[in-house]
Amino acid sequence: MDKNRINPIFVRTITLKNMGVVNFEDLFEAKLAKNDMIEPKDWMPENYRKHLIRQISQHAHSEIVGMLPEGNWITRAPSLRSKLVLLAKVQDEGGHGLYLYTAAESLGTSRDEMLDALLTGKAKYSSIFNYPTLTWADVGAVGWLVDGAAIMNQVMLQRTSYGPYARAMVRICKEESFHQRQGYELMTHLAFGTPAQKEMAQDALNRWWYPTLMMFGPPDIESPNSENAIKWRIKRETNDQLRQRFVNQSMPQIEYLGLTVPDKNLKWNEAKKGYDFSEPDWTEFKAVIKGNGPCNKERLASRNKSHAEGAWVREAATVYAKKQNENYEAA
Ligand code: FAQ
Repeated sequence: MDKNRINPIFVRTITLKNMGVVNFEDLFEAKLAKNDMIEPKDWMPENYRKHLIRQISQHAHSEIVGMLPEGNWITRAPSLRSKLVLLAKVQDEGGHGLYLYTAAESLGTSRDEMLDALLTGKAKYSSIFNYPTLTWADVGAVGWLVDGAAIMNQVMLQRTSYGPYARAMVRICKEESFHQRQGYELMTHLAFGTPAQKEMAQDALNRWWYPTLMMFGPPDIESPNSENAIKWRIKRETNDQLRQRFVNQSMPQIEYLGLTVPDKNLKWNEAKKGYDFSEPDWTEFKAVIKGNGPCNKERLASRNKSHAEGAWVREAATVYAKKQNENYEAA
C-alpha cells in the first residue's frame, strides 16, 4: 500500500458548490440507502473496508485452496471427457481467485500481504476444503453440493454493496452454475449406474452433506460479522436463511437421484414451507476453522510448495517488467 496516501479516515467533510458542507459518512449512507454501489475511490468507513478485505480475501483463498481436492483427481478421471471437464473446472476456480484478489487489492491491501496470511496459516478459507476427496463420486459431490452452496451464497453477493466484488460475482456465478451441473451430471451417472456405483454416490453424499451445510457459516446467533454485513449490505441474507434455502433446493435433486440424506430428522414442514433438518456438528466446524480439520495441514503444505516452486516465475516476470519499463523510458 502507498504509505504516503492521504488517509481518508481523517477527511470527514467536503464543501460542494451547490450543497455546502457535506459529510462523507452521510454520502456513504445515502448510497447504501439507494442501493448504489460503493466504488474504490469513494469514502468508506474504515471498518467497512476492513470487513470487505477480510471477507473477499478469505473468499479468494477458498477458491485457490478449493482447487486442491478436485485437482487431486485430474490424473485419475475415468475418461478423456471427464478429465477435460474437470481440468476446465479447476482452472476456472483459479481464475475466480484472481478476480477476487484483484477486488480486495482495490481496497488498499496487497496480493503479497494476502498470500502471506494464507501461507502462514493466519488467514481463514472455507472449512469445506479441509475434507478429503476419497473417491471419484466425491468429485461429483463437490461440484453438485459445494458449488451449489457456493452459488446460493454468491447470487446474493452479485448485489453486494462494493462494486468490484459485486461485478466479479456476476462472472463467477455463471461459471459456478456450469460446475454445479457438471457435478450433478456425474452423480446422475453413478446414481443410475450399477449398485456399486450408486453406493459410491450415496457414500459421497453421506460424507459431504454436513460439511456443505457448514459452508454457510455459524448459526446467526453466533455470527459476529453478520450484523455489520447486513447493515452495510455486504450480505443481503443471513447464514441461516441461505442454509435453509440450500436444503430446500437440494432435496428434490436428492430424491430424483434416489439417494437419501444422512439426517433422520429431515422432514418437510408445511407451516414454514421448508424442511426441518439437523444442525451440523458446530464443534467440528470450530475445530476445522482453527486448523484442525482432516486436511488443513496437507492443504497448507500444498499451497506453500506451489508458492515456492513458482518463485522463478515471479522473479522472471519482475525482471521482464523492469526491462519493458527501461525500454519504454528509453524510447
Ligand atoms: N469456513 O460471523 P461469521 C467456493 C468464519 S467459494 C471457514 O458468520 P461472515 C467455490 C468467518 O470467516 C466458498 N470460516 O462470518 C469453489 C468468521 O471468522 P473471522 C467460499 C468460516 O463472514 C467450489 C467466523 O467464522 N465462499 O466454494 C466459515 O459474516 C468448489 C464467524 O462467522 C465465500 O467465501 C466457513 N465455512 O460469514 C471453489 C463467500 N464460515 O473472519 C472450489 C463469501 C464462517 O471473523 C471448488 N463469504 N467462517 O475470523 C461469505 O459469504 C461469508 O464470509 C461467510 C461467513 C458466509 C463464509
